[in-house]
Amino acid sequence: MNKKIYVLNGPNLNRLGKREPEIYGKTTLAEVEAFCRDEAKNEAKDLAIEFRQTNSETQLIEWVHEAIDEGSGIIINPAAYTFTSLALFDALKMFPGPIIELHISNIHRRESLYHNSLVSKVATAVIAGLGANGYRVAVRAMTELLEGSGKTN
Ligand code: CA2
Repeated sequence: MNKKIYVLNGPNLNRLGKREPEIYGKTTLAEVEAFCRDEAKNEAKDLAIEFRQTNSETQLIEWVHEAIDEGSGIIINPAAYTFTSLALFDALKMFPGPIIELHISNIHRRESLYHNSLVSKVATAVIAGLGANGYRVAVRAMTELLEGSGKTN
């Protein structure tokens, strides 16, 4: 499978493993990246991973545009932009392949301001509450989505 998956991370996730371990765990974003790459190797030899993090909404949207031109799948943890960004929602709507929305915590068990995800309305699937391990699960699931039916929407 010669395909590229974008793993995009939104604001504050560069602080992962350094603050609020009771909610987000102790794994750092660099460690998450390493095990996404490992999982991609296990699953399919030619699966490239573009792993990125930004604190900027504009940058996140530009990476979605890049994925529209060059990517086969998007795994995205948009962090706070999940709930606020119509611009991100519009950009993701243009992506023709599978989108997995990912949250480290179970957003539905948290305060109500974390309940109304805009991104869920355009995502193929949602993973929440598995901790950092959710990224590994997401890479595996994305591989299967891409192998199985190819582009789903
Ligand atoms: O659970 C998730 O992955 C979230 O997307 C994380 C976001 C939050 O706004 C979402 O509702 C759920 C917050 C990211 C903040 O990142 C931190 C990382 C380390 C320490 C503190 C915050």
